[in-house]
Amino acid sequence: HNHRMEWWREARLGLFIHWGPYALPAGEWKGEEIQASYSEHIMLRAKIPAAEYEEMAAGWNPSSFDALKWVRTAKRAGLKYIIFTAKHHDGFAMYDSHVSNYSIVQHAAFRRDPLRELAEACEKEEMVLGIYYSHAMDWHDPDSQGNTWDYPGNIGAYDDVESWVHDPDKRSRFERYLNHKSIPQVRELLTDYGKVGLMWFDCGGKLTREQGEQFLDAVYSLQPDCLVNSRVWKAPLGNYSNTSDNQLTTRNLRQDWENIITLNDSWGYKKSDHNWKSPASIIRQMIDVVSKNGNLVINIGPTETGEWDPVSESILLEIGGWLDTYGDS
Ligand code: JFZ
Repeated sequence: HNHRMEWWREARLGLFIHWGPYALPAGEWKGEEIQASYSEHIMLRAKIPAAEYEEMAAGWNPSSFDALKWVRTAKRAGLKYIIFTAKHHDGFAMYDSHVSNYSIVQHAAFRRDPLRELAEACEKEEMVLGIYYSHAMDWHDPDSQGNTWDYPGNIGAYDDVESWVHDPDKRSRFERYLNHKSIPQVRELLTDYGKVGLMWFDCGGKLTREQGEQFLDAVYSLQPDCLVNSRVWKAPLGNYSNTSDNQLTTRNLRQDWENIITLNDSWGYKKSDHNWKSPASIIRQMIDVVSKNGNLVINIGPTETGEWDPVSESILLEIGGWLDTYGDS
């Protein structure tokens, strides 16, 4: 099945987009800066009750969102595939889900489907579309893993497989979430949005191997050429593995692997985080990764209005300028 890796090996560079209702608080809750680097984890870190998070999301209307502009900017930055957060750990669908109405189309003021608009823009611009889906964790679903304050008896965000797999109640509830929300949403993502190049799963270490395999089956049965990262469970499942930052030299150069990096210290947009990496340091990391047979995926966290903040955009475009001069395509 190796032909399916061809576009990915050729691509070398991708863009991660972390965008969801967490862009509204952008790292601050009730006037307080939340002490956690990842702004997309604010629901967990600030222990925001599901009802309050819902209320916040309901008013969201990012009317400046422009999918074509996003995709064209990604191209100017020299990036060849996009990975968009269709549902992060907060459980909120950034697309028109028919499995759950907790989505940007049904639940928020916006009413538009950003994933559909992005899929259309990618098709038009010949950009490969990848989809991030938090399959193991869902802080909004009482049967899933994560939010333990609204749902006593739930499985904690930091718990591993051993903490729930032998507990019949937790096990059956988690399976209900997998079978009634998570897998059906993955199926609709691979049915309703045209060709998907890559499904990017996260925190698969919370699943049993059999559960990880159910997600692989769901993907491959609908789109046999779609790639899956190893966080669907853990290696050797999936088509390639991910490293955390700075894990470059431990890789076997004959393997397919991907390094993902943030521009500051958060994936989601965070107002107070100005700890930007320099374009030069990102270019050095890119050279390091690519010379070791890896792909580099660079993240952007768009703001609540749907725009890219100017600093992030200029870093990306500076990288694109370097690639225009020294890159091979
Ligand atoms: C996860 C998410 O929790 C996070 O919000 C973001 O989406 C990121 C891309 O993925 O965070 C992780 C998970 C695993 C590692 C690093 C960040 N890791 O294995 O190094």
